[in-house]
Parts: sequence; structure tokens; C-alpha cells
Amino acid sequence: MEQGLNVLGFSYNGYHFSFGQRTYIMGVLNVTPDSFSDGGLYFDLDRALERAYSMVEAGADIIDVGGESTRPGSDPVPLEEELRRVLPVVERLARELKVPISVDTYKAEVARQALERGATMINDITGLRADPRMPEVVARFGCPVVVMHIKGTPKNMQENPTYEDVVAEVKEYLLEGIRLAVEAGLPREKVIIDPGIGFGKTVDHNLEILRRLKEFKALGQALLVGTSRKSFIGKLLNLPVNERLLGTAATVALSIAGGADIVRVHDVGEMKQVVQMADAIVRGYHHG
Ligand code: 8Y7
Repeated sequence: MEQGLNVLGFSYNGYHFSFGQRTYIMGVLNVTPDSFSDGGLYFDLDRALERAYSMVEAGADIIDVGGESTRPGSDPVPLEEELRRVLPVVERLARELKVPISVDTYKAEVARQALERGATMINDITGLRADPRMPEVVARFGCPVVVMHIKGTPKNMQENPTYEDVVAEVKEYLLEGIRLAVEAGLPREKVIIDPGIGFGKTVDHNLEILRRLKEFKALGQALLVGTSRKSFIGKLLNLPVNERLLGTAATVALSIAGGADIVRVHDVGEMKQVVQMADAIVRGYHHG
């Protein structure tokens, strides 16, 4: 079935989501120490807020706040530290911004406290597997949740990932994540699925997922894709992380052609142009 004839809609926390009409842009807001010059003893709240405001100005529909780096090889962050990084930012942004706040966490306690402070969405890179309490938390609030596929952990995921059929295995994992959420009582339409580009995948796995993206749409859920500046682009183009804008643009355009409903990006202003063009071509949607 054509996208756009099949609109997935719901409201939560005063925000309405209507997937299928146009592509939503999720802007990345890292609140990890390496993002800041002071080495992490003290987070510059105002700098994080500035960055969020500028992404909204540039066209972000959602701001994704994350307190743990999940780059390959990175270590987990203790609960207390993650709460300390994330909660003040969430509280201020939820009060001051006119777009919904997503919280990138796999810890149920972080999710619970962030949702109490006004967050609208939870982005779980483990697809509800890391913390057995996560399904009940998102179900109790009735908030949208991103169920992402990962093979392994951020620490070890890039150590020789193998699949018989990467799309089949990722789909199975996402189906189980949907089941966990629905079983806990969350309405199915609030589960957003994500194949987890770069999370336990080789360059060829990532390319095959993007090539076969439409197969994920068959699960009937809204679809998020995060390719922004990722290492598969760097490896293909032989470019460092600060020179991957055009490579990212190509993946964003093709993700939308493949049925993505949300794209998670760092360079919001630039990708807004890509999204507008792709939405006009793919969906016949003209951004205002
Ligand atoms: C993704 C993500 C990251 C992604 C979702 C990076 C937190 C790595 N990537 N969440 N997070 N999807 N849902 O390079 O692809 O931004 S972190």
C-alpha cells in the first residue's frame, strides 16, 4: 500500500503525531561530557538549551536528548550520572520548547523520571530488552516509544557482527519488541520501529537494510531511521565524521523513499531541505 493512504496517528502530552503525510525530523542533542569543554564535571545547561533552540529554529520536529554515548566501544553510564545529565535538560526543554522531547535511554528509571518532567517519547536503543521494567513504564504513561534493533551491546556490537539474513533477523527482533510493549498495555500505533543502523552491523548490513527498508513497513508501524554521520558513510566515502553531510543527505533521501517516517539527524537545517524535496517527490507533500 502507498504511504500517505495509510496514516498512523495518535496524541500524547499535547502533541499530535500523524505519520505517513510527511517526514518528521528528530534532532540529536547529546548531553555527554565529550560534548562540552569543561570535561563533564558540570554540564552547561544553557549551551544544551541553545543547541536545542537552534535545531527547532532549523526545522526539528522532535529533540532527542541522550546522556550516554552509544558509539561503538563506549561504556555504560551509571544511573545516577545519567539522571544528573538528562533530567535538568528535559525539564527545561519540555517547559520552553514547542516541540516534543524524546529521551534516548534504555533505563526504565531514567524514562520514568524524564516522562514525569515532561518528556514525550522514549528512544530505547535496545528495543525494550536492556531493562525488564521499560515496557511497563512506557505502557503506564502511554507514550510513544522507539524500539530499535541492536545486536550485542555498544561496547561489543562492532566485533564481527554476522547474520544469516540481516533484514529477517532485525524484523524478528523488532516484532518481539512490539510484542513486549503491546503485552504491557501500550497501544500498538505508539510503537515506532528502527532497524538500528550501525548497531552491530557491517557496512554491507547497513546498505542492505536501507536497500530493503520497505520490508520493515510491512510490520505496520511508524519507522525511524538514523544514519546521520555514521561510520558506514565514512567508510564508503573515506571521509571523517565532519565531512559526511552529503553522504548523510543521500541516505536521508533514500530512507524517505523507502518509507521512513522519522529521520534522526545532527544537521537539521541541511536535512530539512532534503526532507522537503523527498517529501514533495515521494509523498506529494508540500511543506509550508
Ligand atoms: C540511533 C539512535 C543513536 C539510531 C535511534 C549516533 C541514540 C549513534 N543512533 N537512536 N541513537 N536510532 N532510535 O551516531 O539510529 O547518533 S547514537
